[in-house]
Amino acid sequence: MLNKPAASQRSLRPVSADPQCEEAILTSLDSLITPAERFYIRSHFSQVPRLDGRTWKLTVGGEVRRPLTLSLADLKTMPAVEQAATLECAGNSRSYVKPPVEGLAFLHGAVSTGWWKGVPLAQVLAQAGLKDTAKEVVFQGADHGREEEHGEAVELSYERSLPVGKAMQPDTLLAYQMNGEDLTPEHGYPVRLVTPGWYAMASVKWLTSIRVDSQPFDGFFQGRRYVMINEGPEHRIQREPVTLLRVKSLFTSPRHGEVVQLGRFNLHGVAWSGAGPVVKVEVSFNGGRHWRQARLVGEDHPNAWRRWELDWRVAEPGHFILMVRATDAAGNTQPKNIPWNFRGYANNAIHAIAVEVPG
Ligand SMILES: Nc1nc2c(c(=O)[nH]1)N[C@H]1C(S)=C(S)[C@@H](COP(=O)(O)O)O[C@H]1N2
Ligand SMILES: [Mo]
Repeated sequence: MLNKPAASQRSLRPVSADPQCEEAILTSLDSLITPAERFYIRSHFSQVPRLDGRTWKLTVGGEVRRPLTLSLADLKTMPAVEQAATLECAGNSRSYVKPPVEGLAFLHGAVSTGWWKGVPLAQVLAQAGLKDTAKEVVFQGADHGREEEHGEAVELSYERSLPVGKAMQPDTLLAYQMNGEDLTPEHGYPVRLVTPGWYAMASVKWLTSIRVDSQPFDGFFQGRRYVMINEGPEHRIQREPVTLLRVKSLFTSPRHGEVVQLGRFNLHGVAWSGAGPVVKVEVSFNGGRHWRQARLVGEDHPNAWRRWELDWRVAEPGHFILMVRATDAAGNTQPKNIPWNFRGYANNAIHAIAVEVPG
């Protein structure tokens, strides 16, 4: 008989084989930093670029006074920053959007937190010298392939932009390490952008070029993807770019469907927001009629999720629906359902799980 690993040892759930996309199992997200083997993967094209760190070059051009070509060794001689930052895919929790939407069917596991080391992008842009005309910074990855645009196949590479203001924030990094090691090929070796506080489509992997532009950028992954296509008043379509992470929380224990014994149970999970620190996490045991405040625990890092816990005195048998919701310092809280948008982006609806307590 084949010696298959037990279900509990499998650390990622396959979502798509080609391109390679795998999501985290919620019970394995129970720490500030997510180990690489449990960190979700979202790539758009078939081939994961296999770049050689010894020959890799990053070019910086466009609206700059001194165009640059940097090697990995050049970057590593510059002053580095280390920080925890949570990445969440804009398509996370898409499977729960109603009515159903197009796109990879992620459950809740397209989110993870890394410990990133790299050079602030602002330092590199300062070295290149931004011209007064600089507005947008466009990042290109080494990966490319086909996408369908207006019904026709087009050949594209992965490109995204940031407004100069976001690009110049000191925590926007050209990262070359995750969790104390070189980036793995799947996560963008040798260098990726880490754009804290934004959905992770903005954290471009396998970076090869940075181009400063005087115009807003309108590439495929900027203008056709990662825009909220909403139905506005009087059926007018409204488009707005996906940017800041919406406030969100998840249970990491118990898992949905778990059988919990009478006695005490330590409920726990994670909560984050791109609009400010999480200030409150609450749990409901009765479908949202009453809420009990959980404790925020563990380390508090400005760009990472916060862990939370709550002791549950399990006093009676039954079938329970547990819900968790977070509130951030800007006063945002999680809705019961999000307004539908065409690709089901940014679903931060309250996480609900079913738990059985046998008699
Ligand atoms: N070059 C490149 N960068 C990319 C992508 C990609 O397909 N190609 N996917 C983006 C998306 S949509 C997400 S959610 C994150 C995923 O990062 P991870 O695979 O390290 O978790 O990378 C982003 N950066
Ligand atoms: Mo994503």
